[in-house]
Amino acid sequence: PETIYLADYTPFGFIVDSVALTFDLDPRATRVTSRIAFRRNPEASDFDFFLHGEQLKLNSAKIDGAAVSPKITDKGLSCDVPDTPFVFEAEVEIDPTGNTALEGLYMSNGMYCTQCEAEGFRKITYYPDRPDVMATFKVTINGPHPVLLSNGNPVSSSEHHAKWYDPWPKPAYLFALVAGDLIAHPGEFTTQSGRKVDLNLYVRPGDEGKCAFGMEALIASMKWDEEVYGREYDLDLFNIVAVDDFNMGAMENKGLNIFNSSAVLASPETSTDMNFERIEAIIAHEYFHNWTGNRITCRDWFQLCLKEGLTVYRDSQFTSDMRSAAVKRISDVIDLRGRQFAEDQGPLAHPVRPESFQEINNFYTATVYEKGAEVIGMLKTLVGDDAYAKALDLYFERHDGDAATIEDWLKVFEDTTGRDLSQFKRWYGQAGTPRLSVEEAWEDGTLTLTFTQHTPPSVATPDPQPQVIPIATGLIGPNGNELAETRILEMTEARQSFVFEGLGARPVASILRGFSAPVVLTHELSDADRAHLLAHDTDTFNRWEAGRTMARQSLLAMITKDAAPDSAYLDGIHAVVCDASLDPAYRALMLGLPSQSDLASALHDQGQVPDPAAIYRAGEAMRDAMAARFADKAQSIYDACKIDAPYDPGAEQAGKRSLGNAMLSLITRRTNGDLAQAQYDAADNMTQQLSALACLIRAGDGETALAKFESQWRDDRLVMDKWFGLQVLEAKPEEAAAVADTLTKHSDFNWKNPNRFRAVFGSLSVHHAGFHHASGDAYALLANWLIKLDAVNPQTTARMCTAFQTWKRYDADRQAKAAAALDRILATPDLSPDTTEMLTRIRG
Ligand code: DPP
Ligand code: ZN
Repeated sequence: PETIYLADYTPFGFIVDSVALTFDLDPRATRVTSRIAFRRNPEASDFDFFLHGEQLKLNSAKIDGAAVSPKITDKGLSCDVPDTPFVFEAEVEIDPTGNTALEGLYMSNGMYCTQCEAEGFRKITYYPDRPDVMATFKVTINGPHPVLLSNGNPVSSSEHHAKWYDPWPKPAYLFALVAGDLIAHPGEFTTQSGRKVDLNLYVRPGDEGKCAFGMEALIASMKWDEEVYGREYDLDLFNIVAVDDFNMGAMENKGLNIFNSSAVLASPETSTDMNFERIEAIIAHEYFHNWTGNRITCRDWFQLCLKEGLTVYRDSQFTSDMRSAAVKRISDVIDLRGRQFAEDQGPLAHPVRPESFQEINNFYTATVYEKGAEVIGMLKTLVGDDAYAKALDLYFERHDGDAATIEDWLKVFEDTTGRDLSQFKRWYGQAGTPRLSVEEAWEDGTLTLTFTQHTPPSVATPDPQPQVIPIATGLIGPNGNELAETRILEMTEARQSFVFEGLGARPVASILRGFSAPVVLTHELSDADRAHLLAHDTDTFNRWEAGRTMARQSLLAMITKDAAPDSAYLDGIHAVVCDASLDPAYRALMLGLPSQSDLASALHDQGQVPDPAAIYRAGEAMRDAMAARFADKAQSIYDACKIDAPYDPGAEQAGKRSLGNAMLSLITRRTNGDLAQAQYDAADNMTQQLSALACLIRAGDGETALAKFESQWRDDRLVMDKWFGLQVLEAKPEEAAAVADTLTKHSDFNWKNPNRFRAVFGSLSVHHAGFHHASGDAYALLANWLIKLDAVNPQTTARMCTAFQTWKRYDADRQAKAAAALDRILATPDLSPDTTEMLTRIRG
């Protein structure tokens, strides 16, 4: 495969003035007729006419009405064209049914739908399929379906026929088409300037009852973006369509968002509280793309973080406003450490803005998205809220209609604040997670904090330079009082000191408040000082973090020194969790432990070889110790979490359920499955049902409940995904691969459906002790299935290869087994470029 470099960017030789497309739908032979007006781009120097096109059958091509015979390769079409403006026309034929890769135009349960980001449009017709080519699209759809949708506003429609026009110039990756027998759940929104917008959520018959929440979330997002960013919607219509077969979560096509049904359909009976929260966030995310992504798009795919980092940042602000900011921040950091830090520590490490790639689909990563959002959070911390708001206004004003770059983005901040952001820009260009350590010196009322930063070198960044790190720092006095306002220490050097003067007694420093930078912090504190932060820190993140650090240190000591669980930690979280004045959701988070994979990373960082079995055992022992420590209060907290009101997915009820279910888990561990069974039998919502089921499986009592669950939910694909996933997640390590293998033989294991495949194998790959079990069975099983899936769906296969990204951390025996699995996949004839690139990088 060919490697593409950021440094090689050149503009396309032509400007597209307009695009008209006609689709004559047919499941096996859809005809796509295009009429595209081109003229030379005054900013270009190369006028070779090349249009991307893959898996297309060209019936005819014309330039200004005269037939031409272009040169065709498997990548596209080239042809001689006039110097003056011209119209290129083509008729191609495509096979939506044969399109199992789910890129371009494909079928899902009899409905037609599209996915064009990043490079799917070239499977629909010949086109300059690159984000810096923006044009208005007119689309005509002919097909025997009640619903025929495309981007923009409807122009006309009659039976079996619809015309659409999108007045906003857009890149081809935002094109969308949907046709099928769908039902609309309607809604309405009036923008702040009085534009009435019709809203629809289109679903398959039978799913009508799962639309109300998504519609509310959409309306809330539209309102929020007006209030917080001053961004108004710009068409008469906004449609969302739910699709069962989809590689990603959702897609922000202009005016016609297409969603994985798991990311939009919700009902109390079938969706957990976490599902509701995720759906609300994804609806917001895709809607927010209308400005950050669509109105202002990316010049090239290296700039992906321009739209994704910013839009993730915006959706996290939205969730913080809709729910609890403290809980959202902690959840985001847990996710960042679990996915992005792991990526950064292994062979897939890459900068937020990569400099080269083979297959762009492989760069829709936690680094681009989540670290990309963290970088924006740091920028906001450094310049302040007011300057951030001004810079964003300038960004929208200056770049509306543009395909922009990270340089453009940083420039609006420089122009707003007068700051020089050249060092800050390293956050976009360097891979790796900085390690930050701090030493304290105390003398005569003066506390000096000396920080050292160091980023481990990686293949992507062999020689990392010091970055700008905003370190939010507070001081907690001996009585637990806050001594000063939180200060943002701006670290720019490799080693740098900051002084706090005029203090009375020695305070405890609360460092990296709110997780003000995506770094790994080492702050040596006495056990008493750490416990002091857990008891008193006014920063909700750092208070939680104190507990998390104590848990990590205790678990590491249990793993490496056979130590007993730290009683100071257990006492500390006991006090917080029993404090009824705190938010139940926050108390529930306090009960979480660092993931097994996080512990493996920590051990690897210390130069040790992590033993997955030992890590697993330590986690179990710690949970037992927690169950014992909470024996006095677990039942009363559980009872206090009972809700006497109709189900509501909002933060308040969800927090109570989350704390109650954490207690249920501890109670079940110490006693038996009776309480879980009672909750299972009484449950009227999926959160309560699924949590009880998980407890029953862990207690060894899951069989009856699993069978009951299956017969209750057999016809609901999204719920059955949970049934598949949970059995793998809750399996004993030595059984995880066998459980997954058995599930693949189930008649409902439709492996070509990405959600179902991920339910089994996504769960297996996050089951740390199961996936990395010494037998190597999970490696081999996943390899078998990746080989099979690659032939039908390269994008999902390549994504799932990340399960192997940490393989070099483990012992020689495991490494040999993982390498054998990787080599077996790599040796598969006709392996896709997507999977080849991922595995080559992972194999190293
Ligand atoms: N649909 C994906 C997202 O919204 C890619 N743009 O992040
Ligand atoms: Zn996005």
